[in-house]
Amino acid sequence: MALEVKELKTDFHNDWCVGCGDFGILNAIHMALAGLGKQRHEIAMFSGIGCSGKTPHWINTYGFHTLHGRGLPFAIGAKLANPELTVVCVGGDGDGYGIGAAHFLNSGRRNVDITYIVFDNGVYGLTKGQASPTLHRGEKPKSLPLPNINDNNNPLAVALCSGYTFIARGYSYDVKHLKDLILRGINHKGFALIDVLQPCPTYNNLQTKEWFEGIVEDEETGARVKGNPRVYKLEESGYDPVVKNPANLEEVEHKMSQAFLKTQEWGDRIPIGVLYQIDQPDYGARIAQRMPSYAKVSPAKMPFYDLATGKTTTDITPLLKDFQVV
Ligand SMILES: Cc1ncc(C[n+]2csc(CCOP(=O)(O)OP(=O)(O)O)c2C)c(N)n1
Ligand code: SF4
Ligand SMILES: [Mg+2]
Repeated sequence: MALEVKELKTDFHNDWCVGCGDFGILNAIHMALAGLGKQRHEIAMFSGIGCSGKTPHWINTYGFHTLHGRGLPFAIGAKLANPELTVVCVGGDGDGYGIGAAHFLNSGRRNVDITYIVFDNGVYGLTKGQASPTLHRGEKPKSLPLPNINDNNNPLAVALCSGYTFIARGYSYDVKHLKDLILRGINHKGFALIDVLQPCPTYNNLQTKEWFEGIVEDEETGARVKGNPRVYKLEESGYDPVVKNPANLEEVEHKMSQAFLKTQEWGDRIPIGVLYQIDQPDYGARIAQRMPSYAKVSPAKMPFYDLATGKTTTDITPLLKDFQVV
């Protein structure tokens, strides 16, 4: 039986600020996991450090709150040990694109079958609003004494150039759209990156809900009215991100080029949705091809002692044979 959203919630105290975009992402994850049709023990959440890093505490599955920037290596290790697990890693823009940048970059080369959701708010929320790698040069959110001296990086463009096979952007206040993106990412056989625009109302007064959605105050009445939203959905503009034939290099080049152009859009128009998707052998399949014993039984499923005698049954001879170079 599929899980219900309420079964995926926990009772632990939530200390995110009122109005934080993180709540929308948490709701979307709850809804997506319920939509998977799996049980709790079949799902594992991993995170780094930050406001975003607390997320696994409020999801009633296996959960691992790891080290700053290190959610990905933990998540990848778990997936390789137990390929049947649904593995989702979450973290902040500082966590993933700053201190964890080497893991972010190199994960594209491996195409491990996990989903990585980045809470992108332009600041280090937990440590009081320092500029994160996605804050643009010259911007001065209220938490900074002076405008940001650094340029921003562009995680979606980095992902595209690093071999990522599913690249998407969501918006935390469009929960249903984000839920669908997360489900698509989890069902993609390979590494799925979902960068989520996530307003931090406490420290970032620039990239706010009002800014993303074009909400303005009517000069006469003072009422909040919708102007021109910046965020728009790619799928509604007829954009097709999916490479139909990965062997067709012309098609791959075309789909990558159009995705790259989308990664450059920012300011008045900000695309959300899937930018790029391609089928490529995932890392589990590559290992199984090289190590036939891994294909038969994954490390998590290996019996390592006899219940009756308590004696070890571990025999690593087949594994060593796989490694033998002849
Ligand atoms: C090794 C290490 N360096 C620095 C810190 C301090 N620190 C904790 S969270 C954080 C930044 C978090 O920012 P981000 O990843 O954007 O997450 P957010 O809080 O915005 O969700 C920093 C620098 C730490 N915990 N560990
Ligand atoms: S500091 Fe920002 S990101 Fe952190 S909980 Fe508060 S509003 Fe959310
Ligand atoms: Mg952040």
